[in-house]
Amino acid sequence: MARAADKSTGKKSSRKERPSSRAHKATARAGGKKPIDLYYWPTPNGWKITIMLEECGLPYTMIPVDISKGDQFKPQFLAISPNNRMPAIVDHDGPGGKPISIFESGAILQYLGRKTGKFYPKDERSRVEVEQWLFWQMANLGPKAGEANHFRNYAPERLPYAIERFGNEMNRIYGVMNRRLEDRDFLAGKYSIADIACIGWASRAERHGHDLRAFASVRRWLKAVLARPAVKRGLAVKVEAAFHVDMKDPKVRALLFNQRAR
Ligand SMILES: N[C@@H](CCC(=O)N[C@@H](CS)C(=O)NCC(=O)O)C(=O)O
Repeated sequence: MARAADKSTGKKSSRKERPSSRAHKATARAGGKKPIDLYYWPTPNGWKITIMLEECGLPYTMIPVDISKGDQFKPQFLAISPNNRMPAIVDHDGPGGKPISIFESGAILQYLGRKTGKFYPKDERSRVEVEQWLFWQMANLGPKAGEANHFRNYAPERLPYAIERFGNEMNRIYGVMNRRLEDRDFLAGKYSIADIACIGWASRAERHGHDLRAFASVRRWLKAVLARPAVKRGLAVKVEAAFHVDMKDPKVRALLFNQRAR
């Protein structure tokens, strides 16, 4: 469902189809309206939104935000996402038919869920169930996995205390998730934006060094969500430049790590 806007060349490109036909189809699917702009880099936070857009069948234009080159600090992007983080979206057909921009992946998932009526129930009890687990992901699984990954893979010196602290915290978090999934298929009962928020991180757990062997219910859940065609498509939205980022490059590290107010 995505077409990709290559900002450096201004040309449109895509993974599978010829660009022009793909762009036309995306606009046609949007009923002549402009597809949603997705500001994206292929990471667990970015995948939340490609998965949701694919699940909802919403046409979108993928605009790469090369966070290794500093695109997240460009004024045009900060106007949409003042926290200098992707993902962000612009829905040209927002409330009242006017454009709206949204940053923070949890807020984007809620917006798209409300817009489409999918994966975000309206009934208050069911909605609260979803929101608890969505916010749990936003405050626990995502940030702590990020820190665990940082100290394990990117810190300039090996800091056993930090590695152990965040390693333990990830073990605790997957334990909580496992208990929740012991007697239900998905985090809030039915498949929802709460599950969508967790997929990218959980799919990378072993690669990030977190042992899921003790968490059979998490593994069963992961197998089920990864089998969904829309999840496969969402996780497959690639940006060629991301394959060439060298996290040892001092320029990349200076941009991404130890940021201070600008
Ligand atoms: N809470 C944010 C976190 C987003 C986030 O951390 N994005 C990272 C990539 S995964 C980013 O854009 N980093 C750019 C930077 O660190 O300057 C969300 O869920 O949207």
